[in-house]
Amino acid sequence: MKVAVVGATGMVGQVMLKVLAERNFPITELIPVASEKSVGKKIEFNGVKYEVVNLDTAVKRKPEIALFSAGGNTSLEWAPKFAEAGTTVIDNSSAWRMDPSKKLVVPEINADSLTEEDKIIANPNCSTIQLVMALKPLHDKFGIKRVVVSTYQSITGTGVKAVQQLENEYKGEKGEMAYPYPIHKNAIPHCDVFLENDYTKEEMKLTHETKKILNDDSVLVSATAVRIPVVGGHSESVNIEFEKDFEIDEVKKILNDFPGITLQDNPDVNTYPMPIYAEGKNDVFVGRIRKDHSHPRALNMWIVADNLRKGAATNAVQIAEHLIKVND
Ligand code: 11C
Repeated sequence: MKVAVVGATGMVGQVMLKVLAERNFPITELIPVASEKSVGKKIEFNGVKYEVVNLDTAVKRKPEIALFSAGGNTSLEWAPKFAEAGTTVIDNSSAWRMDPSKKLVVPEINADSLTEEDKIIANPNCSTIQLVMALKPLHDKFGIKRVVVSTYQSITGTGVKAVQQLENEYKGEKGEMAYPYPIHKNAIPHCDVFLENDYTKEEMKLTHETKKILNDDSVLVSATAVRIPVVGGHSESVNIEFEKDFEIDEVKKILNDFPGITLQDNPDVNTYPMPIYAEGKNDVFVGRIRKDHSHPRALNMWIVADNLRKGAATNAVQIAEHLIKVND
């Protein structure tokens, strides 16, 4: 299979290449695509060196699949051109997610909805993916009425500039700022831009994307997204109110049985999910599961996942794997 990785030199693009290699994705030819300043550079993949090309060259080579992680504007302009050439695009930007004609896919939840007609497939936002992974099996069983989520997000979600900002601050050096404030020793309740309703775009992505993936507009989601000086994964404190009664043991079993979820929940021995454990892993980790003592049909939990893996690259590669499986 001929596969293009658009944004191959970026943070998510690099993890995409790593995940493709780790999972032995059946690649016969890799087409790494990046901005003009990287064109001509070589990228090594599975022991073979591939030359970085521009978007125009990549379209002409007609890859079967293109994994895009190059920002919304690039996706808006180029994904249709690839689709026209017969390529299936799996896009990690927010460009197509809420377009009603495009599917927003987390394979464990809704890959079955994909058909051959879906030439541009949207990969959800990282903080949404890890949330819906835990919500879906519980929604199916108990019916979710309302979710209140607070995120504690890794600086890698912002990109290289933020990682550089934190490193500069560790060293006490001045440099370019990715955030309006220092991130070292800080928590910034501000991910992405503020919208007219005083929520941030990241917070509203959690609301809108969750409804679309669960295919249920009745699920209410209220979010506060916070950036913290962490790499390795996003964490989320989640309160869920159900329609039906539930037992905590049943909730734990349902989550444990769901593919892609690992339960880490044993307070007796201080076992709970943390970014230092989630980093480099493809699963979503869930713990601190307990009844909400203030509400008879609500619970609290803590969800952690590597935002560059299940939150981005791994989810995109899993979609590609699904396409191969159904086209076999
Ligand atoms: C963050 N979730 O951590 C963002 C990064 O819509 O794909 C990914 C943004 C997106 O800041």
